[in-house]
Amino acid sequence: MKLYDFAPAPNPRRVRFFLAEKGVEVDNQQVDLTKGEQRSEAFRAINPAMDVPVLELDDGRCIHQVDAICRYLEELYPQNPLWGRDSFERAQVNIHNHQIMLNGLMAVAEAYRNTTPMFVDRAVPGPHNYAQSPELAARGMLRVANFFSDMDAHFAANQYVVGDYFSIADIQAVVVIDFAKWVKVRIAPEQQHLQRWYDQVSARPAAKA
Ligand SMILES: N[C@@H](CCC(=O)N[C@@H](CS)C(=O)NCC(=O)O)C(=O)O
Repeated sequence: MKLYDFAPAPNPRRVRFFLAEKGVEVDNQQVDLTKGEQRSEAFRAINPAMDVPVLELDDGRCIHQVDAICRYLEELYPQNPLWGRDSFERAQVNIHNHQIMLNGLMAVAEAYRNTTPMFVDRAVPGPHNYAQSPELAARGMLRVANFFSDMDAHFAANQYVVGDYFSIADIQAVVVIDFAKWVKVRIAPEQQHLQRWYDQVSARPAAKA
């Protein structure tokens, strides 16, 4: 298998982290987003959504979207389950994973893409062009701040995102916290619960993948 990747970007990191937790190695091909390689016709044939990551299977078929890739990998490598160990836990992981994506990842992306010169007229990834909006950027910053304080409150009562079980939702959340540095948001000194969880998850060897 081969992962189409861009090392600095948050979404492919989620898949690399997941693969490393599973102890699975795949080939890697960098797609330089700063050069617009994801918008080439060659890459569009691989992924019509024109974004990374994409997992190419050995028979040439491709899967895009982080969650779709990680669900596929979970079925292939069920050891060390990261999507939940029973039906209820899987539901909890799905709930939190989705909320972290909406309220965390999309909030940082909203703030970042609506202010960064590289994304003028490219405020949303994909085949269509969208203008930047200062109002959306400001709203994104507010949502990022709320995400950090909500997570701090959550970790006051939970070791991980889902109780005492490490899951893909933790991978997702730690990637969001690191992505937020791109809009100059960091864990505040008083957010001690969030900091405790962040230090714990970031210390996992797979976090460096
Ligand atoms: N929904 C996609 C989002 C992927 C995504 O937005 N990837 C970014 C990199 S973090 C990208 O490739 N952007 C391309 C662009 O900005 O044109 C997923 O979960 O895989």
